[in-house]
Amino acid sequence: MSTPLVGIIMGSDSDLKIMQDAADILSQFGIAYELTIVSAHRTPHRMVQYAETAAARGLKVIIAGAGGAAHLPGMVASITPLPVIGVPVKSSNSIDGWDSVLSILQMPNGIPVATVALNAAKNAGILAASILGSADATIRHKVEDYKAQLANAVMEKVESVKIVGHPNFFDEA
Ligand code: RP5
Repeated sequence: MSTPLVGIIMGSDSDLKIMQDAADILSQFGIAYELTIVSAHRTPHRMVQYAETAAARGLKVIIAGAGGAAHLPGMVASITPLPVIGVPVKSSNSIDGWDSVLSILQMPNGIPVATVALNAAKNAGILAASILGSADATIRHKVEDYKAQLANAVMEKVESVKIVGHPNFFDEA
């Protein structure tokens, strides 16, 4: 197994069912990652150690997911020079998800976290691949292929609506 380029961390094992989507898309892109539990509130020293050593261990991007009072992504971003992508998780202690979203999104000037949508760990994985792809042509081409597949899927839907028919269908042909 090659050296992990992406670190996927989360506040609890209860986040894993969401965060697994980031792992899956990175596997699809053939990008090596590591995954573990790091809790900002329950294991603060572990969080500091993880963030302090991440770059030296070869990681290029960190994906951090947490729910409720979701301080993990922001605190990790305050320590590491690596880009941090935050995944707000709608967890058992989350009121409606807004608490997680705002805790990760509303960072102070100077310490950015690239925040994806609620539970959008897959997008976090794609964004991590895009960041890596900016300096790696092989990964960049995989992201390009992925986007081309998305576009093809939309065009298939256009065709199926066209075949089913709609009185106001825009037919560009
Ligand atoms: C957060 O509290 C975790 O990231 C998780 O989303 C939430 C609930 O944790 P558990 O009580 O399930 O361990 O820190």
